[in-house]
Amino acid sequence: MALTGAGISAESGVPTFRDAGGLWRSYRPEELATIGAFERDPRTVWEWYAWRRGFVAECQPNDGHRALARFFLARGTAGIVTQNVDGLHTRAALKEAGDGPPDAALPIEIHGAIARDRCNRCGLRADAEPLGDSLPRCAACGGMRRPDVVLFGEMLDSELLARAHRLAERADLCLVIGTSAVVQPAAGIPLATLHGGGSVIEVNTEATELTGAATVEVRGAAGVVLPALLG
Ligand code: BV8
Ligand code: ZN
Repeated sequence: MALTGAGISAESGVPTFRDAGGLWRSYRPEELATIGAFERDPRTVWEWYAWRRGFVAECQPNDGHRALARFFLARGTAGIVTQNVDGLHTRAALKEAGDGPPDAALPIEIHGAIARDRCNRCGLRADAEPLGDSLPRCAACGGMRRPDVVLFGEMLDSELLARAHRLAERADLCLVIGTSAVVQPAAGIPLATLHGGGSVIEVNTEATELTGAATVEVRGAAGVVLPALLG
């Protein structure tokens, strides 16, 4: 299996989480991507997500996303778990699958997807629409719509997290790519592979919280390392 973070999308031009806010006024992501900020100031959080949606829509999957997609398509069984909400793994899966089924390369998106909205009251999901003068409302119940991502301070979807942990516990290898391994509970997923007797290979341009526990650390950019490692 593979667990990916913002670093796999860096070469696509998507700012890693730590500098996402740096490009947008003077806010820090940790201040904006929180349920507290959304409840306090939904318009500012919505404007940040609308900006990020537009930014990400212009980005393309890079060689790292595509090598990972080819690897899982060749294996025929799904194994990508991502913290990213940018949708680039899904776009890589569709590109690499051609007219074949993309399923084996589709990711478990444990933090949700920025291109979708969700109703804060009834949970109804809908495709994103351009942000207008008034904040988006749910067509079914009139509740407040928000981006379909897990904000800091919110629980992850327990079913998705359980699927990710089942993959990790059974995996011989967890390839951990482009994550600083500080965000919980995602950062615990590779440890489940180690506890299950499997190995962890970390692909990152820097050392991280996980490096000490990794079986092998490959120091380099995902877009360069993954095609070399996975073919
Ligand atoms: C929860 C969706 C429990 C949004 C995201 C204090 C207050 C509040 C909460 C907490 C707190 N202390 C701890 C917590 C828990 C918190 C947490 O873990 N905080 C951290 C910061 C300490 N976790 C949560 O809040 C989670 N929920 O715990 O709920 C709970 C219990 C009871 C009741 C209620 C709740 C929710 C976590 C999910 C948050 N949402 N994303 C959005 O994206 O807009 S997480 C967000 O951070 C992104 O998903 C992103 O992926 C992630 C950041 O992590 P990384 O992916 O690792 O990205 P980062 O930039 O950090 O690192 C990039 C790495 O890539 C670097 O290592 C870099 O070296 C490397 N790199 C760069 N370029 C390359 C590269 N590598 C390879 N190639 C390259 N080219
Ligand atoms: Zn609703």
